[in-house]
Amino acid sequence: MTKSNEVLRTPDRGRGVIARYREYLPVSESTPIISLGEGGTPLIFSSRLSAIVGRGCEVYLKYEGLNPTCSFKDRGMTLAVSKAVECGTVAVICASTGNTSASAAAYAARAGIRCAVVLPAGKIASGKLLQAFAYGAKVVAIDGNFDDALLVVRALGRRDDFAIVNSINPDRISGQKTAAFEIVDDLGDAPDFHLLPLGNAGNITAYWAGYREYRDAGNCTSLPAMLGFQAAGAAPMFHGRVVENPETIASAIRIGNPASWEAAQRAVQDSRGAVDIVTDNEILEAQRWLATHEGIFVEPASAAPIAGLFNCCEPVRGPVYPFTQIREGSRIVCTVTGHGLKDPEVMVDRATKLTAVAPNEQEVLRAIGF
Ligand code: AN7
Repeated sequence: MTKSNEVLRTPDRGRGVIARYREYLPVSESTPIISLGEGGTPLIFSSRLSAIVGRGCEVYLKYEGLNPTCSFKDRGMTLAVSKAVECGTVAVICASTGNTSASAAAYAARAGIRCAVVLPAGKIASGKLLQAFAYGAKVVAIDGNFDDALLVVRALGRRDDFAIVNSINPDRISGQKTAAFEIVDDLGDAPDFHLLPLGNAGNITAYWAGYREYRDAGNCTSLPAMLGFQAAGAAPMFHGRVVENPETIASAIRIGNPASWEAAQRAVQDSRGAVDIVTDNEILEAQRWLATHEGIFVEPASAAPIAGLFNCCEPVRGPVYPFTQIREGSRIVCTVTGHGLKDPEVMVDRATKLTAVAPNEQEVLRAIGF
């Protein structure tokens, strides 16, 4: 290890992203700020991932599971709900694979407005569904997938009753770009590579916008290559065509027709990045690796960029991205987007294999088995 496992985090955690970055966001004196103290998440240096990549490269993890509802969605939701309230909206609506609905429900509760969420039946991780109920949202399950849910929500959004808070709402993208600002503020410049999961493709669009805006403002000198990772069974951008029946264990990114497809494609092209795929097995292995080697438990979708990083370093598989050509000493940031506790089902098999032993030293020592 060349460097201690440092945790970078700017001191004003808890202020919320609008208070911290308001000069870059579409707010005015008359905008009510609906915040739960989102953002300011740690950027964690991983000596082990850095060693795996080698050649003096540094790998950092942007730990977005530490936001108020435990995913990156809160950064965009604070702005989308604040602007909705400013416009006099009394109800917000979204389609979701889970995290957007949890976040919308929380911020709507905070604002004192109503929230309806439209979800693919049976496909939402239990922690996320529980959040939507806990925050008092009206939950509607549809007999269809996320893409079908978003079509319904787009139609309902044309009525006056609802403001849509999916990432087709530009305020969501604006709020989410603050993650790129934080990374630059913590590192002192932009990283060389930025890896993240790709679902509805809003986040990669937001990060790219954030990096460019920060560079234009003179806060960084370079821009990263943006690398997005889709699950092999839900990879419309990788294949260049809509996937009718997307399937993956990473339910957050089980999306066959991303709303921000074109903007994300531009981000990838303009940054000289790439879109790659990772299999469900690779995702689960990366999830387990990150929890057991770094103490960072993320949901399956969030492990996709870690799985992608492993593949990029593994010449035998022939990665889409030629990581073997990266410059020595490159800085690589992976966003891990959501907390592992949101999706306990994927861990339950191992956790329930527990059998009780007698409450004495010998028995417990034997059970530990070291
Ligand atoms: C943990 O909640 O689309 O590419 O409806 O929850 O910006 O969509 C969630 C997406 C990555 C993909 N990681 O981000 C939703 C939803 C996690 C996520 C993504 C999602 P985008």
